[in-house]
Amino acid sequence: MTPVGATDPGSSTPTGPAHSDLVRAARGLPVSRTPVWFMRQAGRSLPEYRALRAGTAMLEACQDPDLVTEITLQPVRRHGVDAAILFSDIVLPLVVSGVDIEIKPGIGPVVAQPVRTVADVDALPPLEPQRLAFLETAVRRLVAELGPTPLIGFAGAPFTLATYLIEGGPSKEHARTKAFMYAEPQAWTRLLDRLAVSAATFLRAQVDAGASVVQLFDSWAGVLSAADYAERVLPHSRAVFDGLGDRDVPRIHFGVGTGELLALIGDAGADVVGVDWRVPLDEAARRVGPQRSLQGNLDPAVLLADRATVDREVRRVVEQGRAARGHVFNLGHGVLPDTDPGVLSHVVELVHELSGR
Ligand code: 1CP
Repeated sequence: MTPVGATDPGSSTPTGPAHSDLVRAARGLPVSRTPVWFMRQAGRSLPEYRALRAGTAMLEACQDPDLVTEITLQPVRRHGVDAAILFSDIVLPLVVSGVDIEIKPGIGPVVAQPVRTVADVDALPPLEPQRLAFLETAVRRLVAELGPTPLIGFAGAPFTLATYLIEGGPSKEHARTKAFMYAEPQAWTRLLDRLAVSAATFLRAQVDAGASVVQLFDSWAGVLSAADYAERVLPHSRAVFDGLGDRDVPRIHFGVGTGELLALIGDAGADVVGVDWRVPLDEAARRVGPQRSLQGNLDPAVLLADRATVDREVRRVVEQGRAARGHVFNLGHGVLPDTDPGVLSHVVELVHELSGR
């Protein structure tokens, strides 16, 4: 079987995922061209995804190795992106542990019994690694199919997962979460400790089965002040990365609205700091310093604009990304469902053309 990511077999350069442009950019090594992938590249923007998912609930699909494999490969085949990201969800480790969560279409994760007390925290079941056999099967198959194209494994960071558990679902202000953090500092620490252990277990399973890179999503950390983030959240995110031990995979760490937190997010243990569209990459490079690479940061809404605007913004991001130690081109957040998939393929081509040597 020819791997979907196969490159010129006559080439003398090493071609395994460990030598990919994504891994090299993440480590600040020279690349053949800027690697590009998109958060939420698998999903509702693709008709082939909608067809495969029809009739299967999101969290069921995430536990079916055949569906996970096929959905993960779809955007790699279609767009020629430089990485696959495992089709899963940040709440999956909780679901596998036995927490009653559903992903409601058009809403997101909804928790049947939100965490509101110390007793609720203590009642959370741990994640047993042996329950992740489906995940290991999917990752092994994917790695075989992908050939030289790296697979990104991921998990939700303790803070972002805590927001769903405490709020009971998606939220804008995260007021209950903050109230719990301030009012119940010991229960907060215990909750985030537990979530860190489960995120690390989830990541280790993916890396041990062959994922070449990991991304820790702390999507909602941007609602916190730098002081609260540093004191009450960062140590737990660091614990997730520490839980990877000496596994030699680059670590990407991303959140939305984290302009004021970028240096701290790097300090949590990232090789690559993900940046949303609010801070230009040259400024972000100044904030994170020369020890880390950057990922980002085209505004996903730009992809809904005319082609000239898309091209101008892609050029700007590629240009400003040159200020970073290494640059992984991505959006500032996930692909919007209305995005024309043809535009995504065009962006991949343009980034490669602009950055190729
Ligand atoms: O039925 C559907 O198609 C549901 C939509 C959907 C999809 C495709 C959800 C519900 N999750 C996913 C997959 C998913 N989730 C991936 C797939 C890999 C890829 O990127 O292609 C990833 C990486 C995630 C991670 C995830 N889930 C995050 C972090 C990334 C981010 O967007 O910030 C978060 C916050 C979630 C929670 C979640 N799951 C789904 C939704 C709609 C949400 C967000 C809800 C909210 O606004 O709080």
